Amino acid sequence: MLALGSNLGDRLARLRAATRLLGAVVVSSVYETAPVGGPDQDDYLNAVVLVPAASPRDLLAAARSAEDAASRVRSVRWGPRTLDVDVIACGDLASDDPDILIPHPRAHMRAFVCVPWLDVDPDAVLPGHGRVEDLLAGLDVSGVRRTPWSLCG
Ligand code: PH2
Ligand code: MG
Ligand code: MG
Repeated sequence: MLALGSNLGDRLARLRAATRLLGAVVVSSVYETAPVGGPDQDDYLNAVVLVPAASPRDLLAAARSAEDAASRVRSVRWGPRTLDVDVIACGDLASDDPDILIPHPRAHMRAFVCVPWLDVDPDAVLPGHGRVEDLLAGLDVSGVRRTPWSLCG
């Protein structure tokens, strides 16, 4: 599962372009979310997508090329970005390869990942942390607002 985020420029267009480029087969709703961490910055659009079965390495490569296509500049950690594509989970695989930590080490704390994840899989399980529905019960979801926009546009 891949999580998409954007808070620079035409956010929705960025997420839609990434969805096409990644060949996503299942997409969540689009959420407008208050920024978590990092410097003062604008609100994000966040969503998650499922792509056809792929290895973690293939997912990471696809994520990086989608970010590059969005002219992503890597400067400030957790700073504003045209497009962020994070590999959150890959079935029940786990990887402690520093290049590609799976599941994503902060996914269980991020309502902007867990809320859209339930859209595409109400029974989702984050390996090592349990059911996403249960994780969400302990998270503040007040900064995560569903929008009427669709990723397929
Ligand atoms: N991504 C971050 C840091 N903070 N906040 C929101 N709301 N959405 C994000 O996608 C996000 C963030 C680092 O990747
Ligand atoms: Mg991220
Ligand atoms: Mg990232």
